[in-house]
Amino acid sequence: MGKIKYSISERPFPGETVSGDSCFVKQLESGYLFVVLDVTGHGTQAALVANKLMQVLEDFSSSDVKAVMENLHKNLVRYSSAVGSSLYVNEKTGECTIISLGDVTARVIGQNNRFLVTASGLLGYAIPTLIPTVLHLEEGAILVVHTDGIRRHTNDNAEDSHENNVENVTEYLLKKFSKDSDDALCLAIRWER
Ligand SMILES: [Mn+2]
Repeated sequence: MGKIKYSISERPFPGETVSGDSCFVKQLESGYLFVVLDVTGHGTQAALVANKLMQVLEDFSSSDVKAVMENLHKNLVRYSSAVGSSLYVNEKTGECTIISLGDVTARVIGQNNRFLVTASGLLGYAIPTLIPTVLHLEEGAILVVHTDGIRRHTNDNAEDSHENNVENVTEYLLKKFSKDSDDALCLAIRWER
């Protein structure tokens, strides 16, 4: 039986106390569902929508990330909009299924660094045919998903260092790359055999 470790670091738009960025986590039968969302705007209004979406996810959690995204879209139409990533990690095998939509970054840091595909679209407004990416989280690799409140960048030494655990990575990325002009949230996941 494998093990999943994860960490979430976040902070609101500087000067505000609530955020439109949010991360949902739920353990399902054979793994974890993670959903990172960035609701359009910031502050109280965006936070209200984000809270509602957490409830939508609570009511409909599934390892089928396509269905999860479509359900979020349906609940946002004529109400608000958001971008984000839904991913499911199988605890036994380390297989990860992920869909990212809009301005959000999903990447793997490890021996085999890579950015994952992000489709164009906006939940609640227009979404494309959603095609999940399936990858295997190799041991030691860290899957990072962050909102656009954190600058997209290439690795530096601190990230490459295998001394980094998932907690260190999210705190580090938030501190070093967050923008002064947006909410910011970072999720990191590691799978171990
Ligand atoms: Mn944002």
